[in-house]
Formats: sequence, structure tokens, C-alpha cells
Amino acid sequence: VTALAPLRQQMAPYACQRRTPLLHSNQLLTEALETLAEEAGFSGSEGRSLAFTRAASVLKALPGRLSTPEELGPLPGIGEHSRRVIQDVLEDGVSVEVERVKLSERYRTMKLFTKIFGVGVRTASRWYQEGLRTLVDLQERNTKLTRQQQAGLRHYEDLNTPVERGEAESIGQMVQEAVQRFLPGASVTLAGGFRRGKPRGHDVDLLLMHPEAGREVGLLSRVVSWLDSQGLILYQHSQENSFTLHEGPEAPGSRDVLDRFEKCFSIFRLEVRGSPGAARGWKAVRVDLVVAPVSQFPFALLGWTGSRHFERELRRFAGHERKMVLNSHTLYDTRRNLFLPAASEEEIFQHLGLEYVPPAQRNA
Ligand code: 8DG
Ligand code: MN
Ligand code: MN
Repeated sequence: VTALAPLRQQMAPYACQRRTPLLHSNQLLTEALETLAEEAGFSGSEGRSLAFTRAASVLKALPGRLSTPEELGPLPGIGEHSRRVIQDVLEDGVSVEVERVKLSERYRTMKLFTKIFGVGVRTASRWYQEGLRTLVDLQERNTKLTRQQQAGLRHYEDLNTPVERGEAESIGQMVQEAVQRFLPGASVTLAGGFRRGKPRGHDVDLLLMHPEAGREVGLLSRVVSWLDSQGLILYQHSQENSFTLHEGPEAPGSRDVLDRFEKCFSIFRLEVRGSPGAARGWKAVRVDLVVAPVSQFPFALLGWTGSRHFERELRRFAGHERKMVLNSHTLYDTRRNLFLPAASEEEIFQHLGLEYVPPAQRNA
């Protein structure tokens, strides 16, 4: 019937079985669905949020532009509510429901607050309930803030200005130089959205490792202290490695995004020439530093490359379809009761019986 029909039939049910490029042809539709996903998340409706996210993700993998709702046919993962939204946008250019959400005081306030580094849905929701509406309100009413949130508020504007790829690469180099001082041979890998080909992002995700097992221990605190002594760090909090194999593999669940690597959540002071922040000569940039032992590196790289939805789908696929537990440390086969080692991301896909999906196609 349509140009999309033959390809639509190949639409696999899990996002990790599909190739999802950064640029796709249904931006208006995915933006509408993702707004509803975000709004559902703000209301604590995780299930509803996931349903909208799934629908948006399916549209991102379509090979062309959807022009009539009929073309959708029986696509997997698009529920009735999502279909209605798609139909409205296709017919009227907008969805009244989405426009209403975008204008609502609650959505706007939740968005404003959750954009503060260190503020999640729960905190933002509590503040909203207490009648707070603006960043000035937070200051005037002496709202109790963590050290992280204080830093987030102090650098609000910079941290909500996208990080350009060039800036991410500069920071990668700064970290690489610091790493070489203390542990020659160690590597620094740019992960996150930039590894998926995004031209800009909200932070810089860097993975540190050394090819000889154990040499990476103690590296991060030295690197961070040194960068700090050079005046390059505006904020940081570090977490120690708490991973142990003896506890056995963790079941997938609420904790599946978090991992137990030694890491540092920080804000860097990046010298910039040209806008924005040019007047000052520097810009605050969010940086995540993660240390992975060499044997876990491919799992860490896979886990920290994202997208978040792609990761969630990989773990769901591993559990439901393969009875395996995948996290950013290991892959465990519960039927054979053994860990499946991997020297590359490709090997992890092989263990899972999945066709390899390169980073640029993980924008689910
Ligand atoms: P962006 O920064 O450009 O907005 O996009 P992103 O790079 O895809 O998002 P991210 O929030 O920086 O997350 C990158 C990946 O890191 C994501 O797939 C989830 C993964 N990740 C972990 N552990 C943790 C963690 O403890 N905190 C965060 N924020 N992300 C984690 O594997
Ligand atoms: Mn990122
Ligand atoms: Mn990050």
C-alpha cells in the first residue's frame, strides 16, 4: 500500500534488534510522544512513560516519513494512546493534548527544576507541592539544597547550554593528559551521546581503563585531585568501586541503569573562546568519569554509550529472551550458571545472539 509497508514488516520488537540512526524522518511525532513520556515520568507513572518512549523509539527506526495513520498498520509497541497522538499530529500538525501539557504550570515547573544538576523528579515534585515555581523562589525561601544542587543552581545557565563536540574533545584531552601523568598506557574513551554521533550533549561521559588488570586502582582520585589543583574543577563527588562478583549477578530491575564502578560526577571549568560564556572566558561543563577494569571494559563501554532506552531494551532482551543478566560489569547466563566474558562489544552482541549494532545506530 505504501512505501513504508515492506520495511515496517521488518520492525523487530526490541530496540536493540533495530538500527536507530541519530537523524530520522518523524521528528514532529517523536517530540510529541517524548513530551508525553516526560510528563508521565514527572507524575511518577513509569509504565505510561515507558509506553510513550517505546512508541517514539519505533518511529525513530522507520525508514521514511509517516504521512497517514493507516501506514502504521500493526506496528509493535505502539499503543492506542500513542496512535491517537500520532493521528492528531499527522492531521492537524499538533496534538492538543501535548500542547496542553507543554503549557501546564506543573510540567513547566518540573522541567525547570529537574534541569538543576542533582534534582530528580521526587525533589522537584516536592518543591512544586510546596508552592515553589521559580529558581528565585528556591533562593528566597531558603530551600534546603545539597552541595550538588547548590553547584547545579550556581551553574544553571552553563549546564543547560549544550556541550559542543569540540568542547567534549577538549575535556577528553585534558583528562587524557592528567591520566598520562599518573598511569602511562591508560586510555580515556569518549562514551555517551557523543560516541553515538550526537553533535552536542548535556554532559561528557569518559571511561578510563588500563590494559593491565589492577593498574587502574587509585587512578581516578589522583587524576581528580590534580585537575582540581589546576583550578579545572568547579564541583565533584566521587563514588568508590563497590562491585564484587561474589554477590552474584544482580537481577535486572530498578537499579539497572546504575552501576558499581569507581566514578566521579563533576563540573569542569572549560576555557572557551567565542560564544557562549565568551565574556567570562570559561564555561561550566558536566563531566562523568568512570573507571573500568579491563575485563569489564566492553560491558562498561556498552552500558555507558546508551541511549538509555537502547540499554533498557538490551537488558530486557537479555532477561526475557535469553535468561541472561546483563549489566555494565558482566553478562551472566542463568541457564548454564556462568559468566560470559567478552573482549569487545561485538562479542557481547554475539553472546546475546543479536546482530551487532554500531554506536551510531543505538539512538533508540
Ligand atoms: P546526553 O548526555 O547527550 O544528554 O545523552 P547521553 O550521553 O546519552 O546521556 P547520559 O545521561 O550522559 O547517559 C549516558 C549513559 O550512561 C546512559 O546510557 C546511562 C549510562 N549510565 C550508567 N550508569 C550511570 C549512572 O550512574 N548515571 C548516569 N547518569 N548514567 C549512567 O551506565
Ligand atoms: Mn552524556
Ligand atoms: Mn552522563
